[in-house]
Amino acid sequence: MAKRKGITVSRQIMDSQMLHPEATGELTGLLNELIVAGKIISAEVNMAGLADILGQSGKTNIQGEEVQKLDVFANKTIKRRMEQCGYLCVMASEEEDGIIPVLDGYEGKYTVAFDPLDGSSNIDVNVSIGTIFSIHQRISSGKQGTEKDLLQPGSRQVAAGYIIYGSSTMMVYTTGDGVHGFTLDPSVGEFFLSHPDIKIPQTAKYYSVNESYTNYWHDSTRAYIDYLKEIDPATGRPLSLRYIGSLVADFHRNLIKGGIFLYVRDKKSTDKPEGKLRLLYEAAPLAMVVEQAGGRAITDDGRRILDIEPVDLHQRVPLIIGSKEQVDIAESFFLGKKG
Ligand code: P6P
Repeated sequence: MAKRKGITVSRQIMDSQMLHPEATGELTGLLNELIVAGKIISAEVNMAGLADILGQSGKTNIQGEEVQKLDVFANKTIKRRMEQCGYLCVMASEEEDGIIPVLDGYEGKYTVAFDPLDGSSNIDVNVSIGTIFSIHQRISSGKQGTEKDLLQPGSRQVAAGYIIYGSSTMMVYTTGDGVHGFTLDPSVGEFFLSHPDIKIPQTAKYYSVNESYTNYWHDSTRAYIDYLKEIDPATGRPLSLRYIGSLVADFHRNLIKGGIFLYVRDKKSTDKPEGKLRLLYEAAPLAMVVEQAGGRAITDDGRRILDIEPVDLHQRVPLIIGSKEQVDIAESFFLGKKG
């Protein structure tokens, strides 16, 4: 079905629902609740510099990271909307230790795992940050959902996406029927279709990695990054390094322009042997988006991100994600076939 630019995201979600006669409208309702949460967070993020909402909350989260005031606000906003929407049986937040129940009597058939404000270390310096979400159908019976409902492989997600709070606020999501981008018009408070059927360029223009870890890289990582710095015969120049330290911002740029993002294991992170990024809240939802857009998402030992069976809510995973052609090349280096 042709994607008509300028339609609202709610209309687009309804159109997608029409493609599935068995749909009950609950996923539509859930996505619309997430949209409302995104609008509320966007308004707060855009005022952050003026209100007393910048800076640290004085708390640390389960990841051992300083929690920013806006993190707390975003987490609360999403939880409040989700717990009483009637579409969820359980949820999990990157900011909270355990599963989060829904209000009694408001149980539904879906789960959501979310990172309320990824990249929050960038909030105070006006760098783009984002909310990432991952939706599954429950597999447990009974009223309230369980951890088991959340520990499902990314291949079973029914929807995934992110809301990026940058020069404009955009919602990018997929329900398995391609990837669509919507831009918020704050003057009317609506998300309008601005990027229909996003496909990630097969050829990468950018590479995103934190080069400050160079001295700790395994040989395969170093060989691959050195390869990226060689002149690409096709363009007469190497790839450009773009790394802003906000996964949603780095991922979104690479999705639109073509690129590869890496956050892999190194010799230093004994406390994070699987790298820094979380499977449920970051890698799996972005992997669904990138595969639906024609890209790839794997680990540094060649596993497909969407095939990984989670064993812990806060499980970390090495991540190589982006343009298919470049992920294929990276895979050959990391699997020792090249370099
Ligand atoms: P580093 C932000 O804290 C985050 O989780 C991602 O958004 C970002 O890509 C990564 O960490 C940056 O980590 O170690 O490069 O500072």
